[in-house]
Amino acid sequence: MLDTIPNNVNLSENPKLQRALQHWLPNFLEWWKEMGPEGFQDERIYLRTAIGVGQGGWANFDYVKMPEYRWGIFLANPRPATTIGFGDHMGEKLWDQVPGEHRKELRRLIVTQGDTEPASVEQQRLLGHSAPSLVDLRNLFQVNVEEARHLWAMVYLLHSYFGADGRDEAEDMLERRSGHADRPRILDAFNKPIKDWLDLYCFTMFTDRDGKFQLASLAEGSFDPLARSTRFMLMEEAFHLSVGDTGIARVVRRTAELMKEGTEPAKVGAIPLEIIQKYINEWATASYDLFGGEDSSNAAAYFSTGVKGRFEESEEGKYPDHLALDAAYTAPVLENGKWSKREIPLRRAMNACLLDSYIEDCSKGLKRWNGILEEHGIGERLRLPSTHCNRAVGLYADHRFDVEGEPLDEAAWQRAKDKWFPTQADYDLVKRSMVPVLEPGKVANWLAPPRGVGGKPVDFQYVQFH
Ligand code: BYC
Ligand code: FE
Ligand code: FE
Repeated sequence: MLDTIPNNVNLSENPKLQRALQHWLPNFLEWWKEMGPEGFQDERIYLRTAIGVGQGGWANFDYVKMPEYRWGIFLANPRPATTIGFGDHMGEKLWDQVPGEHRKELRRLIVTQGDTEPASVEQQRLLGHSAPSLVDLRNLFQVNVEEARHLWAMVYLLHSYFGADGRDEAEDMLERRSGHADRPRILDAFNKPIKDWLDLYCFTMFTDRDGKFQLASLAEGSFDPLARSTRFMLMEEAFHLSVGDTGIARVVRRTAELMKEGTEPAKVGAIPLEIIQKYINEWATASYDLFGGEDSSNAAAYFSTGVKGRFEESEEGKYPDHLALDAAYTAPVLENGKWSKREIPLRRAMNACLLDSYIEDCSKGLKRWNGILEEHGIGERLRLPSTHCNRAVGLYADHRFDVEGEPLDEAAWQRAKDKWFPTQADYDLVKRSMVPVLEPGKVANWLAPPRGVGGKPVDFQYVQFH
């Protein structure tokens, strides 16, 4: 089984890694069968498989049954720089082994990263039954197999660089379960249910986008095998983000079309703009928490050590100062009911810096969706909720804020929150739209058609049912 694993890490000449994988692989496959997409394990899906790191030729499209997917292990090509680009070890050679004194931090980062990947597969496992088109069904499975490959990428690192504890951590990744009362996934957003396809589009837009920024910050780091693994993962991540971004755009387009012709979207099984906004609020704010606290000693330690940089830290001219020792980050904080400014030493504010980069990226999506509303002559606009609102982590977690970021008391929040966040009635309404449409070229009534993928037309038979 091991000799069919696509890789560029010399697996065939690495008996230690082979032994570790020989043990882990059957457990992984068990997990996939139990927790992977329900009901579609025997179908042949037109999927992309990563096969190398070459420019333009890194992936291959073909029909494959998901349990037979060839999950691979890849490191992106070496970076131009051979030295660490920021923090206390700036200018020293990149690490190709784990220094003993940084082992704990690195292990924790890799485990946290790895844990999110199978978690997302678990969260999405029932969605195949209500796919709005065959392209969407195929895209869901593409995302699922690639998230599973991202788990492989982290397990490879644990097996290769962390000895016995690494092997234990790799097993634990298959033991935790999204939303489980006793052994949940590590980060909160990965324990939330993804109940319907609007959830999925919001998740891939906002939560996968946290993935993009976390992976990109690790891709700047001093531990070269981790940096090169995450760099390769980012190539797959781009597709996941496009599923979310274009998915929401399609929902907005359909809703806008109906509004333009004077039809109430809910009357014909489509989704009112207010509900789209509520879903955006829900998943955006849950994803803000994934950045951790704005003022974080962990973040400072990661930056000092050189394991996690800022977004595009190595981009020429983007950050004049890679030491971040004397600078500060100013954050507004609410103290005794009044706004004041807190100066956070920059290294401690790296989570806030990364969140800022993320917000900038999300805003581009909002702009595109609002362009669709404008195109249809609709006056309403979709908005990104404030980073203060609905937080469970960080500087704003102890107080209530509205979606614009203004403080309000508990009673006012309780009165207003159903205006901003989905209610059971909203979920029920969306659920009524979730009828499967599996005929090639057809699409459900609540969103605009998708585009073809993998060089195939939109009415291609992306899934062959047995
Ligand atoms: N939920 O110092 P703080 C992806 C804990 S997504 C629960 O403020 P730190 C994907 C924290 O552990 C990308 N607990 O934060 C997307 C700490 O605990 P201790 C995933 C949380 O540590 C879609 C305490 O609170 N990758 O790939 O600087 C589909 C104080 O934390 C949360 C990564 O996240 C939370 N949200 O930052 C598939 C990269 N936030 O020390 C895949 C690796 C914080 O008090 N992880 N806590 O026991 C990291 O870089 C950091 O761990 C975090 C947190 C950014 C997550
Ligand atoms: Fe991933
Ligand atoms: Fe992803």
